[in-house]
Amino acid sequence: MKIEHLELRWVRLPLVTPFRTSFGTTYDRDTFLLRLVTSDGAEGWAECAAELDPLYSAEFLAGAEIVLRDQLVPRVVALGDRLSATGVKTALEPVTGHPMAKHVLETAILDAELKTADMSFGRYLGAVRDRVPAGVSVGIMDSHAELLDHVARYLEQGYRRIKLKIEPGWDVEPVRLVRERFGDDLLLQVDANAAYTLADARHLARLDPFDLLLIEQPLPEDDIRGHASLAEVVRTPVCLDESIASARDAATAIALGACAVINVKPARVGGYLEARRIHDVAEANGVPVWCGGMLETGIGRAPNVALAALPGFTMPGDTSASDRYFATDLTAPFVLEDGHLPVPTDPGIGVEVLPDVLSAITQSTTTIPV
Ligand code: SMG
Ligand code: MG
Repeated sequence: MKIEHLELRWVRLPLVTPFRTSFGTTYDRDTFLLRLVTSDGAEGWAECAAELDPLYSAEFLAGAEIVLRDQLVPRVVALGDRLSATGVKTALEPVTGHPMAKHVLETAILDAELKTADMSFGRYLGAVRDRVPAGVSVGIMDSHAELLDHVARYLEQGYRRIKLKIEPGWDVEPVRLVRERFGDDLLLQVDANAAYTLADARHLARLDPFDLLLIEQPLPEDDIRGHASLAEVVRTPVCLDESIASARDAATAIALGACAVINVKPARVGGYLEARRIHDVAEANGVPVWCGGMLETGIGRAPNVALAALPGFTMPGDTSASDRYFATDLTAPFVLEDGHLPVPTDPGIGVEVLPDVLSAITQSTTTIPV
């Protein structure tokens, strides 16, 4: 298999409601899609998970475009006919970092390859379920009343688990109110996106009485030791997101006692093959994992839902329905059925872009020479 055509399409989709985290507020989902065509005549699609600004992690969209065009694409094109998704990681190894740029390229290649093989992502990755429970990530709000309204609405829609974004000044009180209002049976967790330091350990221990499933990434991404120390002070299980960039990182963090749960985001770790390795390492260590999200359109959501159907994904993920973020999705919408999303079964990512929506939201298209 060889790449015969490769294009990058910048798109912008307005969010139905702004999404605020400890590092900023997102109003629109800006991203780019990769579309490639192979010598077998298959089309591969993938969505870049980076954002406009390097706030969640060091990567950002404009940087990802440059590193794809000048560094990553030439390396996979140099493989010629020997190109296959399993060889992409090794070919890109000389380039340090840039996991989200690597992820979008590997995913588009894997999509095309699986379409040629007539196999779905779920089957290829080892999915053991045909539907996955859906969780929802709830942003920081202007008021407690607004937060309670949002949570109530999501629960009415059927979401199986609520994740509250937290930051200093928006943590113990919102958690207390949500717990009191919706009861002890609600599956509830929080995500700080690295907004605290180890000096906040005793403050974070005030979350203990609320029986949270986990606290996600309380400390900076490079503070593995801090997370291990924090885990000795707080009873809430510590979950890592930003800190885990590879299966090796997962093994290290587990061995050091820095995490009891892992949020697996394929984009953050350079692709679905590395994501599956993290799943395997975690499962071998008895550490549960769940699938994170980066406000993906249907193009990015579909393979995430497939990954979330692997056996070690025992906790509901941030795999929400399309209407959590978008009035109109780029693919046929993912719709909650009894609080679950169906795992796509068609070949490759198993969803197709809707051409009319795509042209309406496209900002620009560039062909990358191959
Ligand atoms: O796709 O539902 C989603 C987003 C879930 O909270 C979410 N993602 O740190 O886990 C996380 C954040 C990162 C993106 S914030 C703009
Ligand atoms: Mg997170």
